[in-house]
Amino acid sequence: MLTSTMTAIGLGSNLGDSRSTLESALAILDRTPGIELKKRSIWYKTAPIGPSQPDYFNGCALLEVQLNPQELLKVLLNIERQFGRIRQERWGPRTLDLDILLFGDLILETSELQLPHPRMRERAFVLVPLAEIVPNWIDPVSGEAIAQLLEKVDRSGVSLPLKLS
Ligand code: A4P
Ligand code: MG
Repeated sequence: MLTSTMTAIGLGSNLGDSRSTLESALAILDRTPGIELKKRSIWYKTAPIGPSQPDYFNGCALLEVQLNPQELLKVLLNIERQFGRIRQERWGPRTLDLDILLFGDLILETSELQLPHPRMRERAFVLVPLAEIVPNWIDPVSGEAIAQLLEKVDRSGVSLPLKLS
Protein backbone atom coordinates (compact mmCIF):
# COMPACT_ATOMS: atom_id res chain seq x y z
CA MET A 1 0.00 0.00 0.00
CA LEU A 2 1.23 3.47 -0.84
CA THR A 3 1.33 5.94 2.00
CA SER A 4 0.05 9.41 1.35
CA THR A 5 1.25 12.67 2.85
CA MET A 6 -0.29 16.12 3.03
CA THR A 7 2.05 18.74 1.68
CA ALA A 8 1.74 22.49 1.16
CA ILE A 9 3.38 24.26 -1.76
CA GLY A 10 3.91 27.92 -2.57
CA LEU A 11 3.43 29.27 -6.09
CA GLY A 12 4.75 32.58 -7.41
CA SER A 13 5.08 34.39 -10.73
CA ASN A 14 6.02 37.90 -11.85
CA LEU A 15 6.72 37.52 -15.57
CA GLY A 16 4.27 36.91 -18.41
CA ASP A 17 0.57 36.18 -17.84
CA SER A 18 1.12 35.24 -14.20
CA ARG A 19 -2.37 34.26 -13.16
CA SER A 20 -2.88 32.04 -16.17
CA THR A 21 0.53 30.41 -15.57
CA LEU A 22 -0.35 29.76 -11.92
CA GLU A 23 -3.77 28.30 -12.80
CA SER A 24 -2.18 26.03 -15.42
CA ALA A 25 0.47 24.87 -12.94
CA LEU A 26 -2.26 23.80 -10.50
CA ALA A 27 -4.13 21.96 -13.26
CA ILE A 28 -0.95 20.10 -14.29
CA LEU A 29 -0.24 19.16 -10.67
CA ASP A 30 -3.76 17.81 -10.20
CA ARG A 31 -3.34 15.66 -13.33
CA THR A 32 -0.01 14.24 -12.18
CA PRO A 33 -0.14 10.62 -10.99
CA GLY A 34 0.38 10.44 -7.23
CA ILE A 35 -0.80 14.04 -6.66
CA GLU A 36 -4.26 15.23 -5.71
CA LEU A 37 -5.08 18.90 -5.30
CA LYS A 38 -7.09 19.28 -2.07
CA LYS A 39 -7.27 23.04 -1.48
CA ARG A 40 -5.94 26.20 -3.07
CA SER A 41 -5.78 29.84 -2.07
CA ILE A 42 -6.70 32.83 -4.17
CA TRP A 43 -3.86 34.70 -5.91
CA TYR A 44 -2.52 37.66 -3.96
CA LYS A 45 -0.65 40.58 -5.44
CA THR A 46 2.61 41.00 -3.53
CA ALA A 47 5.46 43.50 -3.48
CA PRO A 48 8.76 41.90 -4.55
CA ILE A 49 11.31 40.85 -1.92
CA GLY A 50 14.84 41.07 -3.33
CA PRO A 51 16.09 43.07 -6.33
CA SER A 52 13.83 45.62 -8.02
CA GLN A 53 11.37 43.74 -10.26
CA PRO A 54 7.62 43.61 -11.07
CA ASP A 55 5.02 42.74 -8.41
CA TYR A 56 4.30 39.05 -7.94
CA PHE A 57 1.19 36.97 -7.81
CA ASN A 58 1.51 34.43 -5.01
CA GLY A 59 -0.66 31.63 -3.68
CA CYS A 60 -0.50 28.27 -1.92
CA ALA A 61 -1.99 24.83 -2.44
CA LEU A 62 -2.56 21.80 -0.28
CA LEU A 63 -1.73 18.51 -2.00
CA GLU A 64 -2.15 14.91 -1.01
CA VAL A 65 0.81 13.06 -2.50
CA GLN A 66 1.93 9.49 -2.84
CA LEU A 67 5.46 10.63 -3.61
CA ASN A 68 8.48 11.22 -1.46
CA PRO A 69 9.75 14.81 -1.16
CA GLN A 70 12.54 14.32 -3.71
CA GLU A 71 10.05 12.96 -6.25
CA LEU A 72 7.71 15.89 -5.60
CA LEU A 73 10.57 18.38 -6.05
CA LYS A 74 11.38 16.76 -9.40
CA VAL A 75 7.76 17.18 -10.53
CA LEU A 76 7.78 20.84 -9.47
CA LEU A 77 11.08 21.62 -11.22
CA ASN A 78 9.73 19.96 -14.38
CA ILE A 79 6.59 22.11 -14.35
CA GLU A 80 8.72 25.25 -13.79
CA ARG A 81 10.72 24.26 -16.86
CA GLN A 82 7.56 23.79 -18.95
CA PHE A 83 6.77 27.45 -18.31
CA GLY A 84 10.17 28.57 -19.50
CA ARG A 85 11.72 29.24 -16.14
CA ILE A 86 15.33 30.21 -16.61
CA ARG A 87 17.42 30.56 -13.48
CA GLN A 88 19.33 33.82 -13.46
CA GLU A 89 20.04 35.96 -10.43
CA ARG A 90 18.97 34.75 -7.00
CA TRP A 91 15.54 36.12 -6.01
CA GLY A 92 15.20 37.57 -9.53
CA PRO A 93 12.01 37.68 -11.66
CA ARG A 94 10.52 34.39 -12.82
CA THR A 95 7.62 33.02 -14.88
CA LEU A 96 6.97 30.36 -12.25
CA ASP A 97 8.41 29.43 -8.86
CA LEU A 98 7.13 26.33 -7.07
CA ASP A 99 8.42 25.69 -3.56
CA ILE A 100 7.61 22.91 -1.11
CA LEU A 101 6.66 24.69 2.12
CA LEU A 102 5.66 21.81 4.39
CA PHE A 103 5.76 18.06 3.85
CA GLY A 104 3.80 16.40 6.66
CA ASP A 105 5.80 17.12 9.80
CA LEU A 106 9.10 16.29 8.13
CA ILE A 107 12.24 18.27 8.93
CA LEU A 108 14.91 17.79 6.25
CA GLU A 109 18.23 19.54 5.62
CA THR A 110 19.97 18.36 2.47
CA SER A 111 21.76 20.37 -0.19
CA GLU A 112 18.94 19.91 -2.71
CA LEU A 113 15.99 20.23 -0.35
CA GLN A 114 15.22 21.95 2.94
CA LEU A 115 11.92 21.30 4.70
CA PRO A 116 10.02 23.17 5.94
CA HIS A 117 11.00 25.91 3.47
CA PRO A 118 13.66 27.86 5.41
CA ARG A 119 12.35 31.35 4.57
CA MET A 120 8.65 30.57 4.94
CA ARG A 121 8.31 31.93 8.50
CA GLU A 122 9.34 35.49 7.71
CA ARG A 123 7.48 35.95 4.42
CA ALA A 124 4.00 37.43 4.35
CA PHE A 125 3.65 36.48 0.66
CA VAL A 126 3.83 32.84 1.81
CA LEU A 127 2.02 33.06 5.17
CA VAL A 128 -1.05 35.02 4.01
CA PRO A 129 -2.14 32.44 1.39
CA LEU A 130 -0.97 29.53 3.56
CA ALA A 131 -3.07 30.76 6.50
CA GLU A 132 -6.05 30.97 4.15
CA ILE A 133 -5.92 27.20 3.49
CA VAL A 134 -4.22 25.62 6.56
CA PRO A 135 -4.22 28.12 9.49
CA ASN A 136 -3.87 25.36 12.11
CA TRP A 137 -0.97 23.46 10.56
CA ILE A 138 1.87 23.41 13.13
CA ASP A 139 5.27 24.30 11.70
CA PRO A 140 7.47 21.47 13.05
CA VAL A 141 10.48 23.77 13.52
CA SER A 142 8.95 26.60 15.57
CA GLY A 143 6.04 24.57 17.02
CA GLU A 144 3.73 27.43 16.06
CA ALA A 145 0.63 27.36 13.88
CA ILE A 146 0.69 29.15 10.53
CA ALA A 147 -1.91 31.66 11.81
CA GLN A 148 0.39 32.49 14.75
CA LEU A 149 3.41 32.94 12.48
CA LEU A 150 1.36 35.27 10.29
CA GLU A 151 0.62 37.56 13.24
CA LYS A 152 4.34 38.31 13.57
CA VAL A 153 5.07 39.47 10.02
CA ASP A 154 4.45 42.74 8.22
CA ARG A 155 1.62 42.10 5.74
CA SER A 156 1.69 45.52 4.12
CA GLY A 157 3.17 44.19 0.84
CA VAL A 158 0.37 41.67 0.30
CA SER A 159 -2.95 42.74 -1.17
CA LEU A 160 -6.04 41.24 -2.71
CA PRO A 161 -5.89 41.72 -6.48
CA LEU A 162 -8.73 43.61 -8.13
CA LYS A 163 -10.97 41.18 -9.94
CA LEU A 164 -10.36 42.48 -13.45
CA SER A 165 -10.36 39.14 -15.21
N1 A4P B 1 15.26 23.82 -2.64
C1 A4P B 1 15.62 23.64 -1.36
N2 A4P B 1 14.56 23.54 -0.56
C2 A4P B 1 13.48 23.66 -1.36
C3 A4P B 1 12.08 23.61 -1.10
N3 A4P B 1 11.58 23.45 0.15
N4 A4P B 1 11.24 23.76 -2.16
C4 A4P B 1 16.23 23.94 -3.73
C5 A4P B 1 11.72 23.95 -3.42
N5 A4P B 1 13.04 24.00 -3.72
C6 A4P B 1 13.91 23.84 -2.69
O1 A4P B 1 15.50 27.13 -6.11
C7 A4P B 1 16.79 26.63 -6.04
C8 A4P B 1 16.80 25.25 -5.45
O2 A4P B 1 16.32 25.29 -4.14
C9 A4P B 1 15.91 24.21 -6.09
O3 A4P B 1 16.43 23.69 -7.26
C10 A4P B 1 15.87 23.14 -4.98
O4 A4P B 1 16.89 22.17 -5.16
P1 A4P B 1 15.15 28.26 -7.13
O5 A4P B 1 13.66 28.32 -7.20
O6 A4P B 1 15.92 28.08 -8.37
O7 A4P B 1 15.83 29.51 -6.48
P2 A4P B 1 15.20 30.85 -6.09
O8 A4P B 1 13.72 30.64 -5.89
O9 A4P B 1 15.64 31.94 -6.99
O10 A4P B 1 15.96 31.08 -4.76
P3 A4P B 1 15.39 30.91 -3.39
O11 A4P B 1 16.43 31.32 -2.43
O12 A4P B 1 14.75 29.58 -3.22
O13 A4P B 1 14.31 32.01 -3.48
P4 A4P B 1 13.02 32.01 -2.72
O14 A4P B 1 13.32 32.01 -1.28
O15 A4P B 1 12.08 31.00 -3.27
O16 A4P B 1 12.54 33.45 -3.11
N6 A4P B 1 8.90 38.24 -3.68
C11 A4P B 1 7.55 38.05 -3.74
N7 A4P B 1 6.72 39.06 -3.46
N8 A4P B 1 7.04 36.82 -4.07
C12 A4P B 1 7.84 35.74 -4.35
O17 A4P B 1 7.32 34.65 -4.66
N9 A4P B 1 10.12 34.88 -4.47
C13 A4P B 1 11.43 35.03 -4.35
C14 A4P B 1 12.28 33.83 -4.42
C15 A4P B 1 12.02 36.34 -4.06
N10 A4P B 1 11.08 37.41 -3.85
C16 A4P B 1 9.75 37.19 -3.93
C17 A4P B 1 9.26 35.90 -4.27
MG1 MG C 1 12.07 28.27 -5.67
